[in-house]
Amino acid sequence: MRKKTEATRANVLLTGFDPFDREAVNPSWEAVRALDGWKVEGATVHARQVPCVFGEAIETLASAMDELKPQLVLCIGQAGGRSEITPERVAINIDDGRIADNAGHQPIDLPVIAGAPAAYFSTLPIKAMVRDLRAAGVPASVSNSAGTFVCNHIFYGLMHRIATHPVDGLRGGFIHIPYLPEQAARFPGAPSMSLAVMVQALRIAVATALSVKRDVAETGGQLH
Ligand code: PCA
Repeated sequence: MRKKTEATRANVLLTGFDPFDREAVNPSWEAVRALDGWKVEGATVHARQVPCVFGEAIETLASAMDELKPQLVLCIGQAGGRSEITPERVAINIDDGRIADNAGHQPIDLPVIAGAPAAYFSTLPIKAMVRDLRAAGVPASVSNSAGTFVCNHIFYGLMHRIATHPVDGLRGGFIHIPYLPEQAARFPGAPSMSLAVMVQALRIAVATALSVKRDVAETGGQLH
């Protein structure tokens, strides 16, 4: 019995989004798919692409979780304009699209899940992840807002599912990553990060999430 539980849960699910907002690529999918099949800390990493569409993103994530029964779920998304790898602290129960999603939907001030809590915290060791990323020479900071678009939406859907279908030891969270250089070249002055550094960053984030059970107490706050 014990063996079965361990075997079925020795999976890590990484998700990345398809391109949105007139981009040709999404760095989250490019980075995640480079890690498909990677074995780390006795677990196997599975990469899945999710549509940048309200509703469908959470449904795709839920099917992948049903199939893989992962012990760790890490959803990744593009945050154009950010210069660092940013583990997110909190998912909020609101959809408020500044732009339409890839299906043309632009919800305004609707709950991700009606009647569910206002917010959920990531259950990943976000401070330890930032510490380990910086130690490896990768710019990183905790982010205290995942926005109100499809990334916050899938993050909220993930944390709601974990809260309402508890599985021993299952943890999940979200990381925003910068533009790739070829994307930033269209927006002079915008920061970017190479794919190689982003893939390395995700390796570190996964390894830390698997090995650090209790987060470290280090400042990751912001004044505003
Ligand atoms: N970034 C968007 C949605 C998909 C993605 O990669 C966001 O930050 O909400």
